[in-house]
Amino acid sequence: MKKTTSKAKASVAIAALPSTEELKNSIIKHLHGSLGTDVNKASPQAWWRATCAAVNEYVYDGLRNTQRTHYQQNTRAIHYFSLEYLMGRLFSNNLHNIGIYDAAKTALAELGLNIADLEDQEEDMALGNGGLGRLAACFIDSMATLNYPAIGYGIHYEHGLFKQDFSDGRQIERPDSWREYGNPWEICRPESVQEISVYGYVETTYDLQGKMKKVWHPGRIIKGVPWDIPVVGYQGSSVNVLRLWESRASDFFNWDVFNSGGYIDAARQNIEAETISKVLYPNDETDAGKELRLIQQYFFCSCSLKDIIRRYKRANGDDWSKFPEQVAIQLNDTHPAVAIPELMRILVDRAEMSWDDAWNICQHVFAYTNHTLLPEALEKWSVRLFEKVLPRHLEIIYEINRRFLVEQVDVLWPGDNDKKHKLSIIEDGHEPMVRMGHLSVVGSFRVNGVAQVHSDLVKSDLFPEMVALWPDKFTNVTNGVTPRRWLKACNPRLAKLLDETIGDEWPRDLKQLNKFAAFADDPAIQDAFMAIKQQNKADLATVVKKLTNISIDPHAIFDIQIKRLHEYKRQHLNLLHILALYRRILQNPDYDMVPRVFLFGAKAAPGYKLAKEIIYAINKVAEKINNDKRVKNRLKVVFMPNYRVTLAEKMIPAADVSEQISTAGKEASGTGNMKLALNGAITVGTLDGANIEIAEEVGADNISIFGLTVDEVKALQAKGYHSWDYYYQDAEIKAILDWLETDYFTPGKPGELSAIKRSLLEGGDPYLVLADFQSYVKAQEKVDGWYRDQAGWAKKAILNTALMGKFTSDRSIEDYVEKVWKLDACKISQQ
Ligand code: GPQ
Repeated sequence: MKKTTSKAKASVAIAALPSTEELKNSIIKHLHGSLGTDVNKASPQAWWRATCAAVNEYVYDGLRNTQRTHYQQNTRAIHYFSLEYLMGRLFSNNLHNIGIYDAAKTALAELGLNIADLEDQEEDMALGNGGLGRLAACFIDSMATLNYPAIGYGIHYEHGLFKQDFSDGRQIERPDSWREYGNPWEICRPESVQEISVYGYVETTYDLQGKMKKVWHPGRIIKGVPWDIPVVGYQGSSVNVLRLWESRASDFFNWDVFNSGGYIDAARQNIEAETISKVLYPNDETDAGKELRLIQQYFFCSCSLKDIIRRYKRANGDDWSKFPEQVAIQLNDTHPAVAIPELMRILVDRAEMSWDDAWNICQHVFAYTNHTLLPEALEKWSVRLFEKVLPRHLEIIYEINRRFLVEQVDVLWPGDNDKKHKLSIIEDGHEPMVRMGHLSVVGSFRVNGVAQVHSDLVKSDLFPEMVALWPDKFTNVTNGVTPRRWLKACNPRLAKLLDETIGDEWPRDLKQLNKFAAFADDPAIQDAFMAIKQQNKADLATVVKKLTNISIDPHAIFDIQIKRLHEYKRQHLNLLHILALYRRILQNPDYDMVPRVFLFGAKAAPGYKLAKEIIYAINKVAEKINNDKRVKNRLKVVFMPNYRVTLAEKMIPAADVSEQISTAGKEASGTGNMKLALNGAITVGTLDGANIEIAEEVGADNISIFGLTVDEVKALQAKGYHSWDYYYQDAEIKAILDWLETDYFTPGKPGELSAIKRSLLEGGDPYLVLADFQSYVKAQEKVDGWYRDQAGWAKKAILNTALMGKFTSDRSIEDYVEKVWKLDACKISQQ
């Protein structure tokens, strides 16, 4: 299929944009007509809702035009399957993308309202854990912006990621109820409800010709209710949909139980059905192995496939031959991999297609993105659990596996049982397991990693034999972020400076930022850039004061590490460096360093003990340092509570230094690294994930790289890594680790912070924190030196912004289109 580029002339789905006056009238109209309240008594909530309703008039206009055009043109579409979408707030994003932010701001001001106060009325839509979920959100923004017919499918969780509080420095989790009072951006679509089955047993029957047929008698039927969230492309190009499924008890099933007198039973089953979409699993990169999680995965995949097939049949009838031409499904990690056997079941059992024809369709429909190499995150389900929940699917997986081993593995490696063991979708052992990664590779026509180094490792370390079987199946698509949210909307001052210097095309063509590099030595632009950073830092200081009551000096270096808490991301390496600085200051009262504020934002999975200990340790160390007069404000440490998209939008524009310090080979890509560099922060980072590509783009002078490389990590581990050696041979490391064991940071309670030391010594330091420590300290000293030359720093920061054009999610999507989806952009016509 031919690829058309949508860059030249944007199509516009939204016919006419309102003037300020029209917006004002519309807001009042909705305040009266939709909210039933009045200007003189409306709460900020009511004003916000009325404004959303006014905005939705334009959103829905674009939505109708987009859907009609796609229908009329019977376009091929990409269906993005993801268990997570970390959307954040939609208010200012929608206003920006429609192109009416300024008009709305003025309209609201004329009504006596501050747009920022209204923005604060919205709860974050936190239906994701971290990078994987936020990537999905950036991708649907880009697909709409680039006019690709696309739909995101996922789960309408009642409770998103937990809210984080600290109690005496320890993380407390509280439920997130983002739509307790309804959400103005979503539309319920009862006309598109689906029913899905789970549990039960499989009966083998034979028809009159003696042909075997498998019949699944489900144990339970569950209803999936779709909620649509319109996704507005930049400048209203297309308005696509994010369709999220909410689980309910099936009416049919309830009625049955009710008639047999089981009223209470019916109520109980209702609750069980509703449990499926009740809550997002808060584990990032770990496999919980829980029954409910498998049901969540199946629930949304089955609902989504049925939805896709309904739409396909409406256009193409019962002729399945065009299905792979019309439908591409991208699996966001293995979480939706059960869609593969589900489509097989629908085709073989329901549509009565031959296995070969059905498999041929599957292998032309699915593509799989791998997001991690961490063994604990590679999903496996016990065969026992699979059999209980999805008995027919287990049979289908066995058959997929049997044919794969016979027709592929045994052909390339005849009689090689080791290869069969390694490649089997079913892992042998005491408790046999279904390997979802293997299933995804076997069932997909393309497999990609999310940064070049990661894609290389997927091939060399994770699936080398699969590469031997299908060399062309594997590819790379480096991640990206949407510059609309992560620069234009979150950093309006810098956006304005860019508009004034290089024009306003950059939000849809980020390579335009290159032109900004020509200003890197221009003193006036340097001053303007640094003044903006200063204002952003002052704004953040106000937020910090409000949230933590800690005062920070906007003239210090703002050094920021924001991401999920995980040992491989090494927040504790950052902590050890802070302790080293603190110790140097105590030992030498005149220790010369540029004042620095270390800011953290991170949630730990509720069951991840060491991650929670690291949060506690950072908070305790912060308390001590922030109140120690001897420090003379050279050091401040702040752990921001409840880190989320909305807080990221405030922290990223204010960052001077971006901490990207994972053990090489562990961070598949990272996307926070891109957001921070795009906003002019200088990266202190390892050669891991997309850091490598960022370094290539911004140049060695504008990034502070340290630590072992992927190859060096492998070599060290092969040789045998002994963290104790670093402890005994490096006096600074020894002093810091010993310090953590005293009661210095936890008066009267020695040993409270010793978990970190234990994991680094007795625990063997699995992420090589001590091995990278001194190199990290030097990288930080380099940054300190750079900052002393303000013009030099301004130049580096400007070049970071200017040279980050590659990392727009628009480029990622164009890469997917070219390498995987083979999709045409669709110009939306208005009516
Ligand atoms: N990632 Cl497998 C997650 O956020 N959650 C997960 O469960 C898995 C991966 C991240 C990964 O750690 C980052 O390096 C990537 O940048 C991100 O996915 C998006 O690809």
